[in-house]
Amino acid sequence: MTDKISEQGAQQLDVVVVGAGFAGLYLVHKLRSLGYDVLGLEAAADVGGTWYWNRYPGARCDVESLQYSYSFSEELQQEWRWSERFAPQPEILAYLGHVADRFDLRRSFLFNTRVASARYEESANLWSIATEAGKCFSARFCIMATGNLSVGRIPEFAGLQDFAGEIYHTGNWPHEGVDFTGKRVGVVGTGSSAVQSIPPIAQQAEHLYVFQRTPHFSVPARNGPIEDQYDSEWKRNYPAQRAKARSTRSGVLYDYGTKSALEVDAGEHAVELGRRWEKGGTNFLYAYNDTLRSEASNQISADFVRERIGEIVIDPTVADKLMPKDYPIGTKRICVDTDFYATFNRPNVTLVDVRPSPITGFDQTSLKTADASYQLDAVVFATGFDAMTGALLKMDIVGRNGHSLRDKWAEGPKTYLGLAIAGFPNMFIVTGPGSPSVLSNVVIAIEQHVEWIVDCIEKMEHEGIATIEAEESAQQEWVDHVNDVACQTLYYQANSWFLGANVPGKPRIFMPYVGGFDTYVAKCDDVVRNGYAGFIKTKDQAEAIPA
Ligand code: N01
Repeated sequence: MTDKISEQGAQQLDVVVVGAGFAGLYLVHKLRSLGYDVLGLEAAADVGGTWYWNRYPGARCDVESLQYSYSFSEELQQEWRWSERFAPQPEILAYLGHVADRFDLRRSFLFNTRVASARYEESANLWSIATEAGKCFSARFCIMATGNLSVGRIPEFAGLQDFAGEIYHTGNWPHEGVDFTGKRVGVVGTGSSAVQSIPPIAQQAEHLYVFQRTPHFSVPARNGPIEDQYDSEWKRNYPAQRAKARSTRSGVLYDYGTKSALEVDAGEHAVELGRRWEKGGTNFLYAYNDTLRSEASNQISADFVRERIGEIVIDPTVADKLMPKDYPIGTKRICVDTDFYATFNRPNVTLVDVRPSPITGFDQTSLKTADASYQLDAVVFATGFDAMTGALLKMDIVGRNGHSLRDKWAEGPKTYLGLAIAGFPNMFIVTGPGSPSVLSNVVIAIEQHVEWIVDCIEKMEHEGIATIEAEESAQQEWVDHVNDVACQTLYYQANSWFLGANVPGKPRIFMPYVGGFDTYVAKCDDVVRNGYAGFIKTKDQAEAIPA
């Protein structure tokens, strides 16, 4: 790392990368091996990103580990042995630790370092990055690898500060773990984090109350050990399998159905959906090619899951409450579970439907709803994240002409390809809003972004380009396209975090790109082939750029 210091006393670098998760690690590795002076800044004490913070019981990935892993190094993918089909959080964190060791990445990061601001200094064509502790860095390029689900949120409940019990958020779990033995525990929420954590918490707690506002659809993981034969089959064909995955619409090798559910009869639905339910995982959602576009088709898969809930959950009233009825399956992120529904058959678990009787707040001992009070020793907020924009807007990011990102995105995020923002030269974001990101295999999406960004920086170096910046018009066209493709689906029918609906006051914009990972990659490649179409490039930063 450099010891160059700017006139203002800031350490000078070629590139500052914010974040040490999957994206930050790969960026630092790639840029450093090309000879760039790169520094990573990370708020946590070590690498891992989302897998550093989300240590709640039951946390694991829901894309198969053999696919939810880096493909950029054949040696790495050959040497790492995943133990389970869906690896648990400690194993994914160990994997990222291994990557950091293997490529000696930690020496290029500053940990326990939270970025407060990033400001584009127009006259010098440099980004000035300041940390909360007051350290300053300056760099030609600033890359935000800050993740889409990294700013957890606890709703503002009256009296929470008076609650004397333990308070946790799944996204910021204590490193030493939590022992719920003998405790009355409340879990608020029933999204992916809740669905994974509820079964193990129920096994420990004296009593578990689950406060559900909206039931989520969940399919069984059918998790288990990875047999040697399966592992070696994958590893024998790894490069070909990865290439195949990259050419799919989600970046995952699912078994993509090619027909509409409406083209086949009920008998076939039962066989096909049953087969997928038994196989486990989100492959269930890909049985038909129009599940997320046709209400009638969607209802067939949704009914199938509702029927399974009815079979698993013994008490019909509880089963009925657990059945999602007011939005199409898949339009809120589908959950993948191990024994989630069966957990409600335990005598120490109570489902509290807070839709008719919302949570009104807390007092010293209890969580209170409009019509009851629940004495708790601990409460777990599985209440999600300020998704996709939260981490970026938490920082004070200021671009050209002193315009802040907060102002620019006041009505919702606008990006070009989810990679760049008009008015923010030489700044890139990884898997930002407007890219497939959370709707795809995010590790593969990250690799594609990192490679695109690094390739762009390399070309700028070779061609003597001083700045690159998204054109306002190209950005608007992309934003409109992202919105148009989302409008052709059923996604708008659910109050999901994809739309920002979980954060009061957040603009309702469908943030991820649903047009397909394969289509998206082709678009990114086209942009490059056409000389970075939609970007303004300047050889000299003094060249006029529209304000
Ligand atoms: O958060 P969520 P999450 N009163 O936003 C409820 C990824 N992930 O952390 O639906 C009562 O999905 C809220 O209710 P409602 C994955 O992409 C992946 O679970 O808004 N309840 C909901 O039930 C996932 O989608 C894995 O009505 C309130 C819950 O809290 C994303 O992260 C594992 C409330 C929030 O669910 C986020 O998942 C974990 C209130 N005031 C996470 N406010 C894998 O498997 C909110 N809720 C890889």
